[in-house]
Amino acid sequence: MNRLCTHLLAALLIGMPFIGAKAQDLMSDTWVGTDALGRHMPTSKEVGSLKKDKARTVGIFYVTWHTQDLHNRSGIADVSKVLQADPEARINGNSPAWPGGMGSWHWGEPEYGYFLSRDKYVIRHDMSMLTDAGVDVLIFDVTNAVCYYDEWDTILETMEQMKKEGNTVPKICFWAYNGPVITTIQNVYEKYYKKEKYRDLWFYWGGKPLLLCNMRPDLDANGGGVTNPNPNFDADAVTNTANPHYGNTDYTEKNYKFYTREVTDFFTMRNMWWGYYEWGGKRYVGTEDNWTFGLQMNDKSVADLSPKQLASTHQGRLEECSVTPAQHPISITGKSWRRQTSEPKLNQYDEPDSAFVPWLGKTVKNPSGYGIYFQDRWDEAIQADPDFLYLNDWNEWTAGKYPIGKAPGSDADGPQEFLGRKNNTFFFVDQYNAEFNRTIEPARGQYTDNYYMQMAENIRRYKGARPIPVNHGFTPIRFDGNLNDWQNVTTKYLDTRFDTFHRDHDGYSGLHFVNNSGRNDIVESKVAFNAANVFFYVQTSAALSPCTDHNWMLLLIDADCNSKTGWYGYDFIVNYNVKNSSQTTLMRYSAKEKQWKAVAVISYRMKGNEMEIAVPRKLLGLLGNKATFDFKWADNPQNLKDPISLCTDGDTAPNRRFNYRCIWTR
Ligand SMILES: [Ca+2]
Ligand SMILES: [Ca+2]
Ligand SMILES: [Ca+2]
Repeated sequence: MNRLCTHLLAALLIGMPFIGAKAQDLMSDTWVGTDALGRHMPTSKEVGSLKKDKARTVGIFYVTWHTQDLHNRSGIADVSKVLQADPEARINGNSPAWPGGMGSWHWGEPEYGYFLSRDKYVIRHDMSMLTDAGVDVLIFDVTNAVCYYDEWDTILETMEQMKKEGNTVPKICFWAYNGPVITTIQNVYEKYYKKEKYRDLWFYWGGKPLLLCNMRPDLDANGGGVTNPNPNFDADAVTNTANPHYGNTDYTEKNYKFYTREVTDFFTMRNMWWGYYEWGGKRYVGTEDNWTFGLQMNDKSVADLSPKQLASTHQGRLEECSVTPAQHPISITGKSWRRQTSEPKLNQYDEPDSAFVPWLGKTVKNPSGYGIYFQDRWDEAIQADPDFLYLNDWNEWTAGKYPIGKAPGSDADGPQEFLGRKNNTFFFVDQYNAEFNRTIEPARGQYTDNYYMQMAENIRRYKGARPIPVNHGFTPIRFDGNLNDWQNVTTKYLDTRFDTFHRDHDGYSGLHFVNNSGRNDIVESKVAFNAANVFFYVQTSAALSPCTDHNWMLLLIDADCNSKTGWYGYDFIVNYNVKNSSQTTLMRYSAKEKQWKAVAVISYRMKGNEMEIAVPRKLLGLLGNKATFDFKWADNPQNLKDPISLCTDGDTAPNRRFNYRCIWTR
């Protein structure tokens, strides 16, 4: 059944937190932030400085199977919506609440909506989110021998374009496993690597591009035994001594027995499969060169292993661990599962009503968003501290619904029950609902970006972080509209370039997504102090739009670095009420009245693609010889409903819920 457990993993440039010679380093490991559950991004003070004793690499499984043809499918197939409409549908696969029969289903709705893989808006946001979080490499899925060349080309071209624009993007590699894996890999090798296509995006491991594959190609999740036709077979090379390929098995075998010599010479190869205690009759998890994309923790033999014993080794060195938000519905191991308590009792929506959250130290209702299983795996993986952490997955979202009793897509015997129920008429293998899925990419509604933020927080614990830059002294800023004096301020707070890209692309089932909210592309900010004022500087990639525009160039300030005071932490806002071309309003959030209240009219100057604002220090409560506060810029959010409003429209600097932290000493 694990035919469907298809996953690709990618790894990143060894030891290089930032890649590409011209790509700018946003210093996102110095950004601060608080997620919806109140968890803070740990800074270098808490996790230590960037660890330099060895390279630490994070890869994530990046699915590309949301293909363009899915636009033509009828009806949205979303399990969470089905179960909300009719809880009885969790048992009866023929309930009218299921708009289709079997086939592929979303477990829930993505923040982007039901997107397709070639949507460049989605690709760009994915790449900047993953880079911000510290992910180094994407692993593209070829585990079922399906090559998504159209999707890969769009994604890889978009990544190259982002690099040209000065952005950092992850690297990529491929993971093949089931079916004719030797032929599949040969095809991918010849299409991309042999032609040196997208070469600057290849992920290297051990000095060569990394390839994740099946090192026992005669055995796969379907039992194996498939033939691997050789696309380069040359009958003449078998007998003709004058043939340049005479005697070369890369050409003389009609069907491959193993990977070709050019493939084995070209790549660093690692076996990659689910972390079973045994696979194919041999010990698997925690053994030499056998990487995992998740762990079979509900198997006591696996659960009894120590964190280090769960890591695969290479020449005896701890090389790889996998970290996932959950396992599978078929193993009843969801997001709230723990070794000590296993899966909590499920309610009529097949979600736990409550569970104890160790990192919070209390029991909560609707625990699926709290990352219980995820944090346990993170803690163990960080304790093992391997060279490579593999996350599964970013954006799988969909999984097959199958009739009970049959193996997926075949007449072979399959599971007789689902989630412990013998009367279920169907089952899901990989993803099912909010509790049973492994998606890290933000969801719409549900638990939004909890898993993204938890990933970013834990990558920092794994890698360490650079110290937050410090500003020193008074800076003679002449507030005269000539912005040249800002060149003397060297501490820069940077944002992704051209993340104002507009969306215009088909989605699943007849949907079409348009988002033209990208307007002013914020690229750089600075802060300066004198005795009376804090000066803010901001630069955009093109001339600023008129100050009369909706939600124009908002400056949000968390003056006490406390996410519990103000509007989601922000105590002040500037530009929410712009007076004219040189005067704007400083407003303070009134928790009592739940609205922004004017504090003072203050001055700003703009010229071309630059702007400066002077805010009296005493109004912010930032007098004295040192000050620390958090801030961010946001242009054209549709509304200020919640922090997700800062993630889905316009541009924010820094991205999403992150803030810059300004530290200043006299
Ligand atoms: Ca930007
Ligand atoms: Ca605050
Ligand atoms: Ca941005």
